[in-house]
Amino acid sequence: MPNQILRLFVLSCSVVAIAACDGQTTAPSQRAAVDTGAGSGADGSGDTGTVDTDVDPGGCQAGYVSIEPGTFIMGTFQMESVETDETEHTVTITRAFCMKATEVTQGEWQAEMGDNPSLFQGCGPNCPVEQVNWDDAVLYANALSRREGLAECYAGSTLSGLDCGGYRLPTEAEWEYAARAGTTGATYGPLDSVGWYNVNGGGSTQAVGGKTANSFGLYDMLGNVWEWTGDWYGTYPGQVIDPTGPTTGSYRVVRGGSWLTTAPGVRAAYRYYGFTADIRYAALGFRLVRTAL
Ligand SMILES: [Ca+2]
Repeated sequence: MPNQILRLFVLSCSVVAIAACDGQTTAPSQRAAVDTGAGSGADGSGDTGTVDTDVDPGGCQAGYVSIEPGTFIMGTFQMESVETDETEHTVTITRAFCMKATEVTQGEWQAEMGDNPSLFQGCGPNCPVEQVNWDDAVLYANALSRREGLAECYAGSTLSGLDCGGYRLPTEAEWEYAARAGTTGATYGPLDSVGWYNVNGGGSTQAVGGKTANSFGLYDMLGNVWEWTGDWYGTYPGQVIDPTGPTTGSYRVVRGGSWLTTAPGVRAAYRYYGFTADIRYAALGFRLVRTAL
């Protein structure tokens, strides 16, 4: 990725001049494979436009979809991208998990945390919460777990492990596995149909669930707001099972691109690592997962 310069841009973006930021470089198309039919939309309909809030048949709570274990090819062939950190490698996810169908919204954040840090508050409560840093996101995850009587997965910034029964950020591998939903190309559908990015985003966030979901029933995995993952940024390992990233690092990986991102950065494989855990940015939010126990 375009590192130092973009990183400086991002730092300034979190305060002002957002429209000048968030450009990426790259080019289109290719691979990754899933060996499972895995999760589905809450009613299996592959719904578009509105978010289904029924209880998922896989046992996940309302607003979440169940995603089954499986093996996939993470990363890309270099022909898809000029990025050098998307090395394709086989990843096995052994735990089923529930993933929120949409980004966490401003309304959901407000209800749980009592404030709304978002820049685009005028967008409304159904728009993604943004300007939440990584530490904020895990505090939210713990708060939600506490309220629902589940185990809190974080002690400070330390995750207790993937067997934690409460809410947590997805690992980078879980995020890409879920975003791909068995697809192998740069995006899980025509970009204009599945995501808000710099061409169609209108210069701000948009209400969640407004674009076509992937086949797992997940909305806005590409575009709208970048999404925090739990992992520190690092070079991909070889074939691996349930990866959780390096044990330490400088930057948390964010995924999916945003309303401000150019198309090359709005791909299932694209890794952005310009954000330290304390960055708040109007194009950066998150969604949560919970290991299905
Ligand atoms: Ca997103």
